[in-house]
Amino acid sequence: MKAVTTTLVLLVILLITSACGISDGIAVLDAWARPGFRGDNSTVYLTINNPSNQGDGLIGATCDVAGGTEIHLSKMDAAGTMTMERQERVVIPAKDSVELAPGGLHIMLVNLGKNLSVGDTFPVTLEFQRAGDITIEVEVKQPD
Ligand SMILES: [Cu+2]
Repeated sequence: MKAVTTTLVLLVILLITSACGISDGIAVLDAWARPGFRGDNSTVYLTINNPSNQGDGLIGATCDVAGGTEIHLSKMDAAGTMTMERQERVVIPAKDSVELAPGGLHIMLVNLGKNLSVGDTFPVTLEFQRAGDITIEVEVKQPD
């Protein structure tokens, strides 16, 4: 009888939490950065997963290993040259994921305050319109 009661209580808790969407948060996966020297720039790549049924937007990033942290989109211009365009907002659609990857979206670390070597890790805080601030640990890796 006790087991039945416990199961019922757990079921109710499960129903309440899933209805509130507590488990529906933004998840940031596979964050890595290119190695770089103090005074140079580096880039951070990652995947943002949005399992909720409401869209969100990435509107900024901060970290203390660089003088500036900007969201960029790499693009080929008409002359065939790669250029980077600063992004005010990256849309993260509901029930979808967005990849920041080489050749496309990335977080630019401008004017590194220290060397970033393979194996180093450092925190980056991402600012989302709905989810608020999410701080992740980024690992420095050699690109494939
Ligand atoms: Cu850039």
